[in-house]
Amino acid sequence: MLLYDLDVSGNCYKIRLFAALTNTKLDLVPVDLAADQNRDPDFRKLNPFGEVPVLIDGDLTLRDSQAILVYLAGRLTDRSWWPEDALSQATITQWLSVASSEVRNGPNTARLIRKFGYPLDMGTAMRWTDKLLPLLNAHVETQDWFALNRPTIADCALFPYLALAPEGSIDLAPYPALGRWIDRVRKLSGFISMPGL
Ligand SMILES: N[C@@H](CCC(=O)N[C@@H](CS)C(=O)NCC(=O)O)C(=O)O
Repeated sequence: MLLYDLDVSGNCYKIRLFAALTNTKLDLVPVDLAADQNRDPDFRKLNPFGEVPVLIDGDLTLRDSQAILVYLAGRLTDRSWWPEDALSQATITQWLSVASSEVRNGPNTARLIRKFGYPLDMGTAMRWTDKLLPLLNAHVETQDWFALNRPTIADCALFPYLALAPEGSIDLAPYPALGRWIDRVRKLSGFISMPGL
């Protein structure tokens, strides 16, 4: 399988992390966003949204980090990361949605502004962040993992931009349970890091 990838992208790192944790073999194809390679017509055929990550598996072309996590985890013999029953899937999907919405609008956007100079609104990003982080902290105060009391793709989807939050000038010190969850993810067998972590 091929992953169209960018090393500093937290969305791409979600996939690289999951692959490392589950011994899933991926060949990386770097896409240079700074050089506008994502605007290339050939890349737009793979993903009309012009975004990484994109996964290629034979005839399949799949965009969106959450969708790719679901696909990769669903192919494994070990279904602990994405079980087959509807209730487990729904429980995990609640957190995949948080990753693609609240985390995207909050800590991810703050990092885009502070680290990469995107012309986005820091006040709005911080309002999302200030609402989100207390909720996440409270959730992992009473359980080690976001869903099903074990590591799942929910943790892989949430981890990158929460762990990278300091790159967006977000202080995680007021959220000690979240900090302990970040440490737990870092200790998972096979864990890999990324630039900025
Ligand atoms: N919903 C998508 C978002 C992907 C996304 O935003 N990718 C960024 C890199 S992290 C990108 O390719 N941006 C292209 C651009 O800024 O032009 C996902 O979860 O994969």
